[in-house]
Amino acid sequence: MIKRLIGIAMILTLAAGLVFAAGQADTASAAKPIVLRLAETHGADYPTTQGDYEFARLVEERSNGRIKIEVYPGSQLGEERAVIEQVQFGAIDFTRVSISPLAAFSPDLNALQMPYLYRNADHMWEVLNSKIGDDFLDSMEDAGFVGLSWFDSGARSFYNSVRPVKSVADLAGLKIRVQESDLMIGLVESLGAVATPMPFGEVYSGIQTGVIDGAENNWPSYYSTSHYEVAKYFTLDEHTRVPEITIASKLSMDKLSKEDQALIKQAAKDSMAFQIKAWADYEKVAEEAVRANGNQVDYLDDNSAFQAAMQPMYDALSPELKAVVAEIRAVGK
Ligand code: BDP
Repeated sequence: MIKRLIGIAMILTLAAGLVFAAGQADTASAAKPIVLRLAETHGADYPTTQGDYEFARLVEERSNGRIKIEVYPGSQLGEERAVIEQVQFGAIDFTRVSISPLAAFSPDLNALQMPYLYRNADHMWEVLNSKIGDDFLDSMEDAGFVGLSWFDSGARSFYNSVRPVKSVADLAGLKIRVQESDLMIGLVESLGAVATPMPFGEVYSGIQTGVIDGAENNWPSYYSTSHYEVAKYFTLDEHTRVPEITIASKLSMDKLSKEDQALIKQAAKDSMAFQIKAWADYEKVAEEAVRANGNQVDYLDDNSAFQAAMQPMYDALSPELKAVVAEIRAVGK
């Protein structure tokens, strides 16, 4: 009897050992997933962040779970300029940013955010989806980035807490927050206002405490940040259409196989349609909410005075960028 029990105990121990060994073999063969981080300034519900999640979902699905992209919304990894620097030296793998602050690192991008450059949204998309857009995505390697895809960001307009703006003269002397971008500083100054560069996350308190009088952004950001609560005059002058871009760190991408790099690039492109749809939906929600709040929304009778004031910005472009601007303007004509 004792012998039999010992025998059974031995068999059980052996079996447990085998199961354990099999378990170990399993973990060894299913390699640990590659985990990469993406920084996003907007909150989780914002349409652009939704686009980031879609990008991450496609990468995970197409790599059968081998590559996971963790999205960090709400500026958890820092404000845009600081994040871009970290992407440059590989501490953060991806970010989705506005091209305005990115142009400080890759100046040619300024050609894509000139005031009143595009005739309308369709024109901008035709440009971004053409060879011009692809060339720009490829142009950032020297700065340490791999351009992946474009997202929608509507048109940017001025808002402030002081007075309705219906003409260039109404902007005179207003302290307007701009992104950390030389082009945006020049744009606001060309209209006679005082440009104050400041991170996105500081704008609400800046307006509330009177450090600045206002800022400029699209309907979704005006609403999602609650800037509309402290700056109730919104003028739809639509001075710029500034594409959003998703970039990867070249250092991070270089560590991946060519196949995985291609998979990531394709997934980023394929997430665009999702974001563009989410954007259109949220733009309406934001506009309705702002109007329901009783904000004063003004239109310009025509924007020729705004355009004329900004013409020197075009004159100051390098011959190369003047040529790119001419090429952009010719698209679809
Ligand atoms: C929003 C962009 C965000 C910018 C922000 C800003 O989506 O990426 O950084 O404007 O003004 O529209 O800083």
